[in-house]
Amino acid sequence: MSNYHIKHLEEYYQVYRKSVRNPEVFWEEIAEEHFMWRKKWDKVLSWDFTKPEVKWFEGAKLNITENCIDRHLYTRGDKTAIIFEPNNPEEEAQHISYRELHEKVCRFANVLKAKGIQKGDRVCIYLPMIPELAISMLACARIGAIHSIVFAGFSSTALASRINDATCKMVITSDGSYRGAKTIDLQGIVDDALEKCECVESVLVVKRINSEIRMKEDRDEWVQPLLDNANTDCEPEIMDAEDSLFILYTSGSTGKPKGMLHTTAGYMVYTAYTFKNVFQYREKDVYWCSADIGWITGHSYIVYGPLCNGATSIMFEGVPSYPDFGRFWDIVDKHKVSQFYTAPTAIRALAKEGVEHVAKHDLSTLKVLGTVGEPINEEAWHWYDDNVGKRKAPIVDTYFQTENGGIMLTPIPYVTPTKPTYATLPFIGIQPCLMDENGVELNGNQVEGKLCIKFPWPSIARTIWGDHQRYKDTYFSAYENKYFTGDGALRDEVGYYRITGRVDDVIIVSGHNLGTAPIEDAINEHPAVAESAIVGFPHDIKGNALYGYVTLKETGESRNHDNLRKEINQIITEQIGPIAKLDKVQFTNGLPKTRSGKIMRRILRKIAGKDGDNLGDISTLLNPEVVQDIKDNVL
Ligand code: 6R9
Repeated sequence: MSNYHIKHLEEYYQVYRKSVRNPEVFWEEIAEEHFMWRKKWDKVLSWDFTKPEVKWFEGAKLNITENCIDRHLYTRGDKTAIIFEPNNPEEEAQHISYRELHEKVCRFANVLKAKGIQKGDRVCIYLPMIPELAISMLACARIGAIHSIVFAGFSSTALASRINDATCKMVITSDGSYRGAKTIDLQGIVDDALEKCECVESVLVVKRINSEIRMKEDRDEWVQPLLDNANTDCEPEIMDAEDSLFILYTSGSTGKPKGMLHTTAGYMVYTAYTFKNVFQYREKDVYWCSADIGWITGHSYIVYGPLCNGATSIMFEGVPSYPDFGRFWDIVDKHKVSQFYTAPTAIRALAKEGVEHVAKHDLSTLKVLGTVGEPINEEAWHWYDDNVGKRKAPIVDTYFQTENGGIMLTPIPYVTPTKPTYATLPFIGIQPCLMDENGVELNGNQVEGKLCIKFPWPSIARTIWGDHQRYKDTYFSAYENKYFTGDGALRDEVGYYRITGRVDDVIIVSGHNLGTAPIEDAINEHPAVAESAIVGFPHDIKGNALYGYVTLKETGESRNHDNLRKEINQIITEQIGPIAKLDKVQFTNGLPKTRSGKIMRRILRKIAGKDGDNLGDISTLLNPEVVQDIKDNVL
């Protein structure tokens, strides 16, 4: 018997040791007993971090949608797979059973095929949180097409660059989306993006807001009539374990976004196994993750992980503040949610609004609370524990990355004693380590360093789409034979991990990863701007917010700074999206640089964080004189 469901701490340690001492035996048992294979593997694992190359369950044949849907039809056909909770609480929620999901996915898969999509083709999905988002991604997986979901808050420029990078043949979008009291014209954004994308042959449009939209003949088509006429069954494409499942973009500290490529079998096994344990999911539970499917958390823990376990998973279309700040708790109450998983930024925003919004609702069904996406501060942790979980529902602070596919560090609820702000222990099979400045591994406890992973786990991304060298350079070159996360962490006296934050130029704003380089590139496109530097500074709700230092070109004429600030944020919104807007823009006479011409972001970070008296030795800078001026004018 494999240890699929861990129930107490001793068992955790015992299973953890087994998973580390003999990973192949361990994962083989899990894979064998809990999934549906068309053919078993020839080899459990082969790996080489110097190339880097990782293969799990090589030679196995399967389709992930058979695991997520078909195999439940006999035992859970009428069980709800997805509860769709619309933006507007007056609109009725939809309950989609496993049987209905099967039919919907098959119909959609047949439509994709009829439109000429084949195994290996890339399909871009740019949809709001409506059932068609989950259905179309599963439809891609059903026929072996690679989905590339782009979060529907990204701008047309950001969308276009992702479509082109993956040379997508098709885009799936909707006539628009609801976000609180607002509507957003998604199809219009796609239309603009596609002016720059020659690879796209067809666009399928889901009707959601009934807006008048322009359909481009021979390219755009309403999907519903096609679905109505499609066959309700679709044989799954039989995939190799290492065939590509999806691409998901994440920001890098430099250059364009990285298309992380995930493959089939390892991703499935790891997301399913983590889901079961991290949320202690039981058959009758209703599970809700409030992330957007456009991020890895949504891929792994709204769709693939839960469905693989035959769970009931809620998809929420709206925002936490609409129609009021009690909406999350209203949903928990209404659907009797057992596990609730959200981001620290949402907790902080709701905590600010006061407990009366929480107190109105019955939250007694909650058994497990989760957080993900950024470090959670002590205050927010306690607010969540006291007011939402009433100190009865353990909080799992789950650490992972798009690149990881599934949760890496986390308590197991009712198993691992929690500690505020700590992601606590590695999940089964994960071998973390901390490295010092000299690249030496730190042994023992009470140490702080850079977080790496020493051994492959099943759902590690296999490459960056189209750029394997960059994959190697970014993750496997800093430390020999180790995967480097880009995060700092400390290990306390009992061996618990706490993530201290990014150690590169990625800034996590409201749980979204933003690279400084693309934002600076956008700002520098403004004709008045000579150069710019972006840093993060602490923000009560967002965790970090963006602070821009901008040097203007010398023209002799005076400029209105407020207008410039607006124009700069306008460019950022167009190029990346509103999530990357700057909270503060300081105009400077110059930026501090090293003698080799590199901007010293460390100094700028300290000044923006109101720690400007603590800069250390700046005399080796190329231009130390600019620092005083920047300090004097800090916003
Ligand atoms: C899942 C997700 C990854 C980055 C990661 C880290 C930060 C995520 C965290 C956390 C502290 C946690 N992060 N979870 N930091 N505690 N529990 O968010 O993936 O969007 O790729 O972001 O998010 O800095 O490196 P992704």
